[in-house]
Amino acid sequence: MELAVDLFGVRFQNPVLLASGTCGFGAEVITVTRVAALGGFVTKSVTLEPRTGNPAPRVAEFGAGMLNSVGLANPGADRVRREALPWIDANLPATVVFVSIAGHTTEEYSEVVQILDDGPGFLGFELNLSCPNDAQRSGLPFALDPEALHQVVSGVRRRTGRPILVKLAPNTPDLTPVIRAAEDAGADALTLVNTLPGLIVDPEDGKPVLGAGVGGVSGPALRAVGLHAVWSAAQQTDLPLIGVGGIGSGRDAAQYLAVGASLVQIGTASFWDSRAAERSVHELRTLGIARRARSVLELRGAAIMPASRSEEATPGRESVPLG
Ligand code: RRO
Repeated sequence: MELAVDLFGVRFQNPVLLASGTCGFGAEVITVTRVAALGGFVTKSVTLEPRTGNPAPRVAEFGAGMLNSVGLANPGADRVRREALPWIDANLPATVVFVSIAGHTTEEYSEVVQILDDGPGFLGFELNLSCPNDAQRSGLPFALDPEALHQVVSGVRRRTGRPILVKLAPNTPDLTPVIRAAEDAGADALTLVNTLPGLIVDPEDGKPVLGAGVGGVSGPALRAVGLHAVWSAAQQTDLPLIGVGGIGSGRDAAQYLAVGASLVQIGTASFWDSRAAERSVHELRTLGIARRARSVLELRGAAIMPASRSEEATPGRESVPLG
């Protein structure tokens, strides 16, 4: 089965990428993950100034996933331009890379893009408008404020001709205003979703487990939320969608394709199994072959076409094992 996906003028050898924040700038994971076997990766979010991040502990596991508050730790735009991008260019020349950008202000996004735009080794930008752990924005990410999102995306649009992915937050009852704003401001695709705000408390002392207190929930707990967000976005935009949240297998990835994603990203699962993304590629191929698909593109969209779906529905089959 053909796994390649053509998007943004390039060919992704398969639709499985590593998600931002889980693979550094590539160099951090190449000894444990065969990055070149994947569709690509998204770097850790880059800000204008270097950031040391939040106090430890920054991650904690719980029964259904993980909570993190890394606090945007990164080396800053100048160093990424000087060191990380040339490294990617030299060591992963065939890998499709997106650089994630974050900032406290609209201007910061544009300045970071301006610094990085002429750099080597990457295709485009993923604007992280949805970090739940930026204390300076008091828990209100740009992605929950359509006007602020519009300003950031249109500012970046004026400074780059590269593809712009806009990464949205899951904690909104209605994605419509932010999707409209992203489209109107010139986004090329949407990435859904970032982590969901959460809190874990130590019952022994009643204190939050993470050094920063609250954090972002990822892992299996996020999968149904992410699937719902992509499914909902697919009803209202023709922009390509990139699904992320709780993917740890080919079967999880297939669910995101079914709700309309063109590409998927794997994050937290890589912490538990550094080969999770590569394994998911193989599992997706096996699943596609079993479904007699010639291309992974044929796995896309079945869950957003209720009419054709109901024609094929098996009478009496009320629940489908998706595990
Ligand atoms: O660095 C973080 O704490 C972080 C970021 Br930037 C993000 O976008 N999502 C997340 O869960 N953590």
